Amino acid sequence: MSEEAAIRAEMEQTQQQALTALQTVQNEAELLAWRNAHLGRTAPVMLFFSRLPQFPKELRPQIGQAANQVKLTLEAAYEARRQELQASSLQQRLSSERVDVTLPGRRLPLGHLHPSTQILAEICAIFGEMGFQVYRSPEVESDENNFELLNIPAHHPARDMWDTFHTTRPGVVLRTHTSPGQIRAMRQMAPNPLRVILPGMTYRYEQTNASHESQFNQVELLAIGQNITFGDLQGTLTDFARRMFGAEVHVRLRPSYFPFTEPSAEIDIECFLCGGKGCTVCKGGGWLEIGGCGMVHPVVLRNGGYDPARFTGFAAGLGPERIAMLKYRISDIRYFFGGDLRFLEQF
Ligand code: FA5
Repeated sequence: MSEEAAIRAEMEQTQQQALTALQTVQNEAELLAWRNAHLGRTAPVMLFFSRLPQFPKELRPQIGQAANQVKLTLEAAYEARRQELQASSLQQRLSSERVDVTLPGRRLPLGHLHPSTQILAEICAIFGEMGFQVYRSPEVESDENNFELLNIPAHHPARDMWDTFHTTRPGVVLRTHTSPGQIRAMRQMAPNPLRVILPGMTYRYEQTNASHESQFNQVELLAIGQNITFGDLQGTLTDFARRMFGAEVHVRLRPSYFPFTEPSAEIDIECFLCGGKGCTVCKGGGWLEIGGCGMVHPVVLRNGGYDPARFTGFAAGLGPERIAMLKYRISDIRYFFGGDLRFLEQF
């Protein structure tokens, strides 16, 4: 046998052995081992290339080509087997896995309303049932509406009660309470009777602490008509407190001072946690403050377009965050606008 025939026979045998071994490969690990053994750097087919210099010069091209052909054949066989294995493992997975159409769907994360928005909606719903309409008024207000027309002229000492954020425009402030909305509502409705609530954000330039924020909501209450009395105010607030906190709760109006109401009072509710006996929430006093109120001052009635000789009215300003704090036992008002999801997601 010539030298060339002998080497070709050897190649043929190498190829045959590799292909036979490939038929026994059953998984990815075996396939990898086969590739290392038959196509790796020290595989028999690769050794033909390193032996080339040993052959006579004129034979080298043919032997080189033949070795290359064996290598290509093995590579193609390897690729074919790899695809076969992949297809069969996919087949196995498909036949072993079943879609359980009875499984419950995955829950999509849903946003929800901010606790302040929720309590505002609750307060509005209660007063809505009593016949109060929602009236919106702006958060950026004139000094005139926020103070002057509410009987608080410039340099009046009562201005100290509301630390104010002033804007760069003279005479324009961020409203310190919802009471300026009283003037807007009255001027729109006078001389007709009115019963409105004004919910919304208010701003005060003050040091924050557990019960004071520099931005917080208020809900203003305003009723104007003929023969409206302090008793109507007390009845309305008592009814509200019972609907909000429970049928047993008592309301106390404690004398106070606001320039835009006369007489004026702070609204306290009996602590619904201890029934008025005194606990940590009411700090032992048995009562919790939720807002201010009073009979609309004749000067304010006149500024709103009503004749104080014919009309009377009551007004109140409630603090929804404070109400939510009592209702849900929230210890610090700063949680509301702190943006901490661990707090917000509880509501
Ligand atoms: C007023 O703002 C009056 N405009 C209320 C009023 C309206 C009186 C109509 C008479 C007639 P006062 O400053 O007390 O009053 O605020 C009312 C309520 O807002 C407080 O009882 C409290 O619940 C809430 N509040 C006041 N300041 C803050 C604050 N810094 N942070 C959170 N809530 C506050």
